Amino acid sequence: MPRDAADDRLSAWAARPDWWRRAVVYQVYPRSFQDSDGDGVGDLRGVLSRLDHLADLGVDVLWLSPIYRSPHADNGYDISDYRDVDPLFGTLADLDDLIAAAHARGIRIVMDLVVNHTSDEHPWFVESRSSRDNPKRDWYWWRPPRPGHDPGTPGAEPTNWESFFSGSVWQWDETTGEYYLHLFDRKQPDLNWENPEVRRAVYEMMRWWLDRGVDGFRMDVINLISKVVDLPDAPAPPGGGWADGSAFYVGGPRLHEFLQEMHREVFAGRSGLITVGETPGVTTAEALLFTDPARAEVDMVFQFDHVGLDHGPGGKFAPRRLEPGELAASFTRWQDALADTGWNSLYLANHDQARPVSRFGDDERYWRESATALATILHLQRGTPYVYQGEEIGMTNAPFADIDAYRDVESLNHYAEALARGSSPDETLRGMAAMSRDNARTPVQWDATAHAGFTTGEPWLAVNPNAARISVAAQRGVDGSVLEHYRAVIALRHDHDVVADGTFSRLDAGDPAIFAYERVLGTERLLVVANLSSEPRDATGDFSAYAEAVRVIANVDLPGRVLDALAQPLAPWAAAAWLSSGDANA
Ligand code: TEU
Repeated sequence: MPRDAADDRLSAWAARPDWWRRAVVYQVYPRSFQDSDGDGVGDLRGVLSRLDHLADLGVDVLWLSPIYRSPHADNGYDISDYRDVDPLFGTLADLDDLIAAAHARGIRIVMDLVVNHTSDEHPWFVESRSSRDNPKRDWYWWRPPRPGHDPGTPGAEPTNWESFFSGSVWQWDETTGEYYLHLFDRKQPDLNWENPEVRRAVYEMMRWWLDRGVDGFRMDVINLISKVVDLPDAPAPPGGGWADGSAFYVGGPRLHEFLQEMHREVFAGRSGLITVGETPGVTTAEALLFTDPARAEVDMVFQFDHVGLDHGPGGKFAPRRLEPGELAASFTRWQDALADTGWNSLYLANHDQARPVSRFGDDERYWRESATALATILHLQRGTPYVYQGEEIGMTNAPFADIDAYRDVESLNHYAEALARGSSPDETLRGMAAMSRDNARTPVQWDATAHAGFTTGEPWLAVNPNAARISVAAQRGVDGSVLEHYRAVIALRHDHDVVADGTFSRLDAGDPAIFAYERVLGTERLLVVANLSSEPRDATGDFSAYAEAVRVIANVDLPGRVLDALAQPLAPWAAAAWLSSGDANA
């Protein structure tokens, strides 16, 4: 009996080293996903209890944000023991159960690798800070006070760089009379990757996790690990204050060397894995180098072009609304740049970014339409799509009323610094309401019961009151719901190789608010058209090549034939795709 063509197709994909081109990744931020023991914080057994939700959605990989031992200064991105699970989230045995249960469903597990820095409570740092001649002193970046300044006083910091989390990147340490470097919070000292002992210890830990059954890593700010070792001052900003030191630590001189060494030491000889580097500030040229399979560095990277578009001149917390077409232009730039040997991670949401339907869509007048339009144009591009927990049901930004509602260190530090600079609480809170990372960290809205079914206790961060309207339970099995649309668009990647393997070409549809592109693989052609605005818009252009194409997805009521559908103005946030295929599995 000849094997079914679909089976052959799937087994061919399973054997491919780049299987992740056909995969969809789901990110779980454990503390906000599902609580199983009533302490108000999500945990691993809670994730285990919701695996069928992920399987039903059709995702292939589960990326777990950090679950390691941590003092939680940055919600776990400050690790104090890389080889143990924090009791807040459970135990190593719980993690082993989760890995087994995920694998039983054909879902791979990716761990969050945070090795640009550790917690200041990690034994490595405790030793390093104990004395200047401790064997681990050089595992971190220590520098004496700037000459001519009293140690520990303003101006004595070794460089003028600003931290991602406000203030200086240097923390004075009285015990040994030196400063240590922390690009993020002062409780997150940067590891010194120049030291081969550090690199060896990281690679050994990574192998330990792979041997335990995990299937890869999301590598936190991995493009910051190589610094310009002289650690020079950056040009002083005209208005004074801290300077942007990123030229001396983003994409540093030995970064590719370190990544290739990591690949040799950790991944060589293993198969079926996936690696994604989080690379803030990465350029398209750099991303091409990171993701070129011939260089054996990482499979893909998270770039920050589109999630920086709305940062106003005053920075992230002074955002602006995007002009029609800006988001599509950014995506097109990256699709074109990585078209041949590169590979894109496709995302709009994660635990650091405000909710996309609120930020890039229209969560008031066109909540469902804009959430599903954004999903359509994202998932059908060339690259590996990432779904962040709650994105699949269109969770929105939260109505934070005052500073007491916030938990995120980045937001709290920003608030303190802004008020110290003379900004008003109201003005500062307005920017935070739009852009705080806490918007993405409110508990997942499973149903309309107390605390949205997330916990039987008091949630660590308030549940969005709109859980009464927006929840998994309210959308599961409901035609046209955001959840069912995500399930359908994910299935398109699995069912049609043109989505995973096809080329990408932007199409001119006249109006910049219309994002139109086509994907081509042999005889398979996919046309995607979306009105990414809250007004009706005309799509112009020659779509006759798709006259006989079959519509495979739409988020609003549209004529089935593309020429009929585009003969009339596209409704606000209307999005659809048509497939013209010579492939039997159409
Ligand atoms: O984020 C790095 C990073 O670039 C973010 O800090 C981003 O710039 C900022 O949040 C946007 O406002 C990674 C993790 O994803 C983040 O959660 C951690 O706080 C950070 O690294 C430090 O580990």
